[in-house]
Amino acid sequence: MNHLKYLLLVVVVATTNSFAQTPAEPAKDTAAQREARMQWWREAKFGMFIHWGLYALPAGEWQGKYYDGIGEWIMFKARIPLADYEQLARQFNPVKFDADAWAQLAQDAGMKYLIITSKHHDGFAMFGSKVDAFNIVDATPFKRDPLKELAAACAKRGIKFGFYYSQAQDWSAPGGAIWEGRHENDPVFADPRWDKRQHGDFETYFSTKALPQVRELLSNYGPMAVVWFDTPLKVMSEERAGRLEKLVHELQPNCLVSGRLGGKFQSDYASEGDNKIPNLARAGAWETPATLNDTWGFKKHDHNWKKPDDLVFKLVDIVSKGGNYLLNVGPDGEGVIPKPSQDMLCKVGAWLKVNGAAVYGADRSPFGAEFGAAGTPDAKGKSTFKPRNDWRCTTKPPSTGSGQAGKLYFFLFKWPGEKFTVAGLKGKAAKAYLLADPAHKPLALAQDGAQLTVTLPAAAPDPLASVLCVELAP
Ligand code: H79
Repeated sequence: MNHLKYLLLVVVVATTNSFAQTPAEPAKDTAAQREARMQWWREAKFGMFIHWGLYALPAGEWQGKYYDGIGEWIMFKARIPLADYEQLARQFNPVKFDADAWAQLAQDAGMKYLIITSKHHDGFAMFGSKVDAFNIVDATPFKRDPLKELAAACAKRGIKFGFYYSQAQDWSAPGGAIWEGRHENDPVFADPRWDKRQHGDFETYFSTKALPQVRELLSNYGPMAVVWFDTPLKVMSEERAGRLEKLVHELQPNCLVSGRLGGKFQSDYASEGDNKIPNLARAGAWETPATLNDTWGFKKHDHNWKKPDDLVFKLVDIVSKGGNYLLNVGPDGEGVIPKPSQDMLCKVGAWLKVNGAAVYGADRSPFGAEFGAAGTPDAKGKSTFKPRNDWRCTTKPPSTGSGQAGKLYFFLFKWPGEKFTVAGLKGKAAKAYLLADPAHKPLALAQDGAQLTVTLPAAAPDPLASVLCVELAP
């Protein structure tokens, strides 16, 4: 039966893709294998994203002009010729780079995995690559391989390590894809290229640069936890996505593939849009990649930092909806993670030290009304959503065999005064306490059917968010 299914898929791929060379076969791993390799990820909830590349040098500014928006796109936005962009490599010497300091920051922030750009759309490899000389070891005075150093620093701390790889776009390899605009009236649509050296054939780029570099990354850096692909433009056909996914899992069966591969290969988990958080809880494994300010790659003029209370809210909001939060830092051209980023992440980490039991390994909310409700349609008649941000909830199942019942964790962002009331409770509340109270002193409870009221102290014990744990009777 299974063979038949594979056969059918191969036939479909072969007939719909005229340029198919070797028909893509679906990964042969079973649902149980997939679930097993996902386990650490489901518990981790919070990861560090790092966008670091040559774009950290111009830091948003090119030839006296400051470019709005995301800084790692500066080569595209300023239409920088390859020869000029290559000059940046000659200047790239981030002597303050300290892999241990970065990994330690991730740990202090309570982040369980770390994913760094190995090659962004600009095509520059931040690792030593034999495949293409436009890389940090061969083309810069720095000559070190930061991915090697980071892999070791993460391994030392038990932080899972993975890399971002832009598989379709490459603005410096002949034939690499380039963003073509959102619609046909977009000026870049007709010809997105700005340098003769970008002309070429995508299949050649894909098979002589993208695939071999991904092979290098999965062969030379120890166990990889995740490969994070991005911007699957039209050229990332199902057939090509299949070749990439197959390569990853052949080399490292336990490595996760994130959701932006291309075609139908959503693989191990889904990726939300950049900085997008769904309105309601969602089943299945998904992740929101997000920024601390308004850029991924370092920009010297972007000081629009989120506040620690907002970060804690977003982390909890995402986890209570069933997702993971992949939060970005953009180190500068010297190799330093901006001080405001460091400070904010440490505050989130301090909060997690007290309240992490309600986050790591917790499941999404069994309620739902706390997320908000449909608002009035906007001027164009499009439906809207009016969020509510008073509280969120996560759950932990009963720990089997211990006789202990499951737990509900209520994150109180707006202190409700002396009573917290929740409707729709399934089960019987046995005990309630605040995680901020090391003694876990029981709070008074009153339950009337599905409605529970807990008596709280007059003031919130934690200014960021106080967590109320309600243990259910077995
Ligand atoms: O790596 C980060 C981004 O660079 C990448 N995804 C995250 C994780 C990303 N690639 N593409 N996009 C995000 C969306 C593209 C937005 C665009 Fe534009 C709008 C491209 C062209 C118009 C913004 C404005 C970038 C250039 C101009």
